[in-house]
Amino acid sequence: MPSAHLDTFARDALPPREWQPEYLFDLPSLQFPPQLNCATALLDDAVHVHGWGDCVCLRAPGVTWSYRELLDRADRIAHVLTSDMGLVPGNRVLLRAANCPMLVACWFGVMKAGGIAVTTMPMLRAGELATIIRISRATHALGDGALAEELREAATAEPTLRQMRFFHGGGAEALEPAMAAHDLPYVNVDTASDDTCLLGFTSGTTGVPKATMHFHRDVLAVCRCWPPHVLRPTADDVFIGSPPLAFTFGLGGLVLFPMAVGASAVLLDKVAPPQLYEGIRDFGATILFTAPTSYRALVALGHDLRALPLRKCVSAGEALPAATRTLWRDATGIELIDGIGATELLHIFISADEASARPGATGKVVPGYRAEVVDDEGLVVPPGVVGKLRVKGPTGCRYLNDERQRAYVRDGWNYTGDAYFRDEDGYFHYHARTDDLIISSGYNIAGPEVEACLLQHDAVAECGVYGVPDDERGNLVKAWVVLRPGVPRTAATVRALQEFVKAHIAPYKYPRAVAFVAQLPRTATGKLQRFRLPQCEALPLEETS
Ligand code: 3UK
Repeated sequence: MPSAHLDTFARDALPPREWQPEYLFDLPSLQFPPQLNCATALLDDAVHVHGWGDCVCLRAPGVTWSYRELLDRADRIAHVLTSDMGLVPGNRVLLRAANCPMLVACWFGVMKAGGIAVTTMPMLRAGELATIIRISRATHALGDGALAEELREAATAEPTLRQMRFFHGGGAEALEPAMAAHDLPYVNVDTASDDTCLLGFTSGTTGVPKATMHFHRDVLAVCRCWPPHVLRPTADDVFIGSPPLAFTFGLGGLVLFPMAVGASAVLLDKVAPPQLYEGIRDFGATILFTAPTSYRALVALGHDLRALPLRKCVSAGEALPAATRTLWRDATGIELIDGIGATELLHIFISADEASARPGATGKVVPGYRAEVVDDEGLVVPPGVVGKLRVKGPTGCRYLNDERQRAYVRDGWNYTGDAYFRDEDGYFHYHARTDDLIISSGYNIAGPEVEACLLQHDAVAECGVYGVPDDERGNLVKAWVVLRPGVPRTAATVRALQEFVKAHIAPYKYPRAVAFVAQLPRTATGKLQRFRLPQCEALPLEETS
């Protein structure tokens, strides 16, 4: 397949073929031609082949763009990148903004020009941006003027980044005036289907971040596996959600999947539960993508969620506790669609739709993928036995220039780092991250299982469970709990929570230590960072009168 990349950095940084996973393209919809540009399929074809030009594509407060308007902007940006900023196919373009329509236009501009998008979390600071620029050797950047300072600072440390333009106020480097100077359609670069088009940085909890490499065909492959088989959206759907577009959960749920069916997406720059609720209400959203904690928090706001046109709600990023599934169903009448995905695999590979959801289980393997639970020797374990989850499908892990490739991919399988068990009916049940297992007095205890139990108690708003070193037991199960408003922080509450756990799951799993905290440590993508729990400052117990 002739690569269109004149800058061969990405191709040269790919792991050797024998270190990559095996790819499966069994589904008829996964037969890709040798040359393929994902922007042509998702954007140009939407207007010129499917006739969706006048349909609403993207919305944000005060903004409504049709598919034609998004295409027009993306074409102009591709011209600016190529003609004004000197981009050649294969160059990496750092993108930086809160979720908004212009960020999507920039992303498609990069795809069209044959560049490689490196979308970054808006909250990253100069030091972290410099690391990303260094690893990806980003040569260009497009971003929101409001976030320009940190990027300019990072660029002084990393001179490979030569060209920057900013939208929504960019001063001397403003993007919009440059776009206004180009009004011819852009002829998309004829990329190979296996030319890299995006680098997704892992939301890694520790260590140097890893960049995962994804091809043009991967972007289309994820649109053809989980959405048509599990989500089943229609052109009338209005997608909304909290994950940043830098997180592939957000890119798929808020850009790729709506556009693959001619639907529209609402992009919000602020997505804390109150703003997310207002967005759902004001834009009449029908499909919601967010994380388990956000579903819990939305219920706690106490608004009338049943009165909304919302019809499908997707939870991913962390295990969905059964208690949260029940809370959401009771508040809305909607059964959550859980799905496990990973940056390495681009999107969701195990999931269940609202009709076949099973509380406590993530779901079944998504068509297009295969999944197994194996022991340390790589042998499949019987149903009900916890082991390591491994998957393969059309997408898979390729770390850019990183030794850790050998740990994630073994014997052609992607090992996600999760402990799971499979039941007799083929449902996969999450147990823990393999590195989050607590070994106490010789027992293997999964923090998430204890958390799921505590969350069923009325006093608990949020909680995290982790092991702390203990002379006698090796590790002690400890819970950090954010109490619901009005619940007293007393020794009696501690005892009540401990008794509750003992009464509901095997008593040896109960938290022997409990601390009350104001909030839990989370990553930029909303995941609980269990290893940071021991550093949380405990709130003092209240005196009982
Ligand atoms: C955990 C889950 C239980 C699991 C992601 C959907 O989360 C995403 O990607 P990341 O690279 O993290 C991957 C890891 O997160 N996880 C995610 N979803 C679930 N655990 N139940 C779930 N439903 O440990 C996994 O290995 O940040 C999720 C789509 C795209 C994504 N990138």
